[in-house]
Amino acid sequence: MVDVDAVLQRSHPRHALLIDPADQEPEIAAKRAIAAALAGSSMILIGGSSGTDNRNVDDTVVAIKEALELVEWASTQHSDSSQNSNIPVVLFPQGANALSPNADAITYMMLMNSKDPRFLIGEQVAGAQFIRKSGVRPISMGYLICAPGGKAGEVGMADLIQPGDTERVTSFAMAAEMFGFRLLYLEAGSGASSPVSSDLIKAARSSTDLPIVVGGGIRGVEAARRAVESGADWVVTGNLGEEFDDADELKAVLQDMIKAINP
Ligand code: 1GP
Repeated sequence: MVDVDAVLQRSHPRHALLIDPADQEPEIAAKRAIAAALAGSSMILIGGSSGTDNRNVDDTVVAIKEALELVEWASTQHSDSSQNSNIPVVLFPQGANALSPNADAITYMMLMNSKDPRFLIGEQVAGAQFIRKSGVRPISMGYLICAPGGKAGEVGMADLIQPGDTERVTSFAMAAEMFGFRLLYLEAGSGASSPVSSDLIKAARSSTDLPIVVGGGIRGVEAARRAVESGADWVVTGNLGEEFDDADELKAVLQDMIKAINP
C-alpha cells in the first residue's frame, strides 16, 4: 500500500519529481518516475500549468503507477533491497479538467494569492464530485505563487509575492494554517530564473508548522540545499527531470540532490 500520510509528515527533507504530461509521453514519464524512485525521491507529482487534460493526465498516471508497481515487485524478490519504490503518485492539477481516478492523492489547492475566484474556489468545486467518486485522496494545500511566477503566475492570475515581502508571506502562511490546509506550497513558477527567496521560506517557516513545499527554478544541489536550510520540507523539481532522457543519468543527478538535502 502507498503511504499517503507520509506526505504530511515533517520527518526529514524530501524530494518530489514533478512530471508534466503535456511535455512527455507516458512511457518516458514512467522511466523518469522510476529513476526518481530509485534515486530516493519520495513523491511523484503530476501536473502542469497548461496543455494537460483528463486524458494525458490519466495515461501518465497509469503508466507511472504500473511501472512503480513492477519495480516494487521486483525489489521484493531481492531480500537485500531496501529501496522503497512504492511512492505516492499525486495530482498537482491546473484545474478540474486535468484529473485521474488512478492517482493516490491530489493536492486540493487554493491559489491563495490569485485575483481570480476560479483559482480560489471555482476549479475546486468543479472537481469535487469527481474526486469524491474516484476515491482519490484530497490533500488540502495553500498554494502561493512568488515572483517571477512564470506561466503558473500568469495563468493563475497571481498577485505575485515579491522576494522581500516577508510580511505578506507570513500572513498567508498563518491563514493557510487557520484554514486547516495540510501543506503550504511556495512556487516560483516552472523554469523560474530564480527560485523562491530564502527570506520568504524562512518567514513562512517561522509562521507555521505546516509542511512547506518549495519549487520552481531549482536546478541544482545548491538551490535545493538553500531551500531546505531555509525551512523547506519538500523540494520539487520539474524541468530538471526533463533534461535527461537517460534514466541512469537522471537517477545519478537526483541522488546527489537528495544526498545534499539530507547530509
Ligand atoms: C513547478 O515548482 C514546480 O510547479 C517545478 O518547477 O520546473 O522549475 O523545477 P521547475
